[in-house]
Amino acid sequence: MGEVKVIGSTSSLFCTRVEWALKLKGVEYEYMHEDLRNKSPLLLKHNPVHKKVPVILHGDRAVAESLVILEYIDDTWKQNPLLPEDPYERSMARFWAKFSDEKAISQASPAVELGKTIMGEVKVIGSTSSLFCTRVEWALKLKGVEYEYIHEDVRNKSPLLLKHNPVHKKIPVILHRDRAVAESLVILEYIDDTLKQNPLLPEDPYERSTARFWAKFGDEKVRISVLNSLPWSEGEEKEKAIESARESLSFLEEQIEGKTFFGGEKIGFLDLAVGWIPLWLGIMEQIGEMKLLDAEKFPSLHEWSQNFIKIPLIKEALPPREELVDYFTPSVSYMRSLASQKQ
Ligand SMILES: N[C@@H](CCC(=O)N[C@@H](CS)C(=O)NCC(=O)O)C(=O)O
Repeated sequence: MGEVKVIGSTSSLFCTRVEWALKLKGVEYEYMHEDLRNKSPLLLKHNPVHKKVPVILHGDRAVAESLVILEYIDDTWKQNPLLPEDPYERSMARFWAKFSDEKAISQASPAVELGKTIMGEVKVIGSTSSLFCTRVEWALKLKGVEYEYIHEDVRNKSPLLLKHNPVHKKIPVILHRDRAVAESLVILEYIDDTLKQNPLLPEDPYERSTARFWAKFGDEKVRISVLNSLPWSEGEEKEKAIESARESLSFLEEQIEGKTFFGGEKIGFLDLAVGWIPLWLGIMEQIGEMKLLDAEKFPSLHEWSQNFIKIPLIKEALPPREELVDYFTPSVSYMRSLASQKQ
């Protein structure tokens, strides 16, 4: 009957249940990632009524509404039945599935409500070129939270930023229910505590502390050691800085060895914290004329880096490479001119 395509978003629980059904039936499908902030003509064409994901395309037909899709899948592929045979039991399964969507989800905790917030309830004060802001966007997307982005020019800070982050005067800041939270790693934890679905931190206290430890290490050691190698174009200072950056990367290599993500099978807190490596580190390598994340020296970190950046939800929040090059180039030239004056 033709191939199966799923128009969906990995952060949507409604899409995930469709994926589960297809996998249980052993049906292969192509996943077409939808950016819900900027809906595609394909989605609007195939679900003009609700304009929502998931939609499955089977041959030349489209089916929308996840529970309807599950029944379609069950009717079409008979192996591993999802609904029982007995009509009463079938009706009970349908009754409770509907109940769970209409009552349990929508009337659940404020945490779930956060995931469904309309634009405007969660605001991010940020700048697309900031790696600290991007990690916050990733966390919100993973949780399925819609948010309004308030672009900040850090070279000319707004009264809004200064009001909500008077201590550091830095981005990102998130505004949620008239309250402000600053410092990106603190924001990730706030998001994780507020919205329980798709947890970022593991449950186990020791594993949580380990993720926090390495996230802090990533910001304070890895990132700083990379920045320290930028002011020098060559010479002993540069060699020393590169060596120190490689040493800190080797700790991360040990953390990712044998795993798909730092969080295990799923993206977790530490993946978001060091998620700047695939793009930002590459740009610093380019502008700084150096190679740090060598595939031979750091095979696991290198592989993670390549895979992480290809995940649609991660990719869609990344700034264009050129924007970052333009942003960092003048700062590096400036650092270099200061360093050469000192020499
Ligand atoms: N530790 C902070 C660092 C944030 C940060 O450095 N933000 C930069 C943008 S990438 C900023 O706001 N810079 C403005 C400034 O330093 O005045 C966090 O994790 O949020």
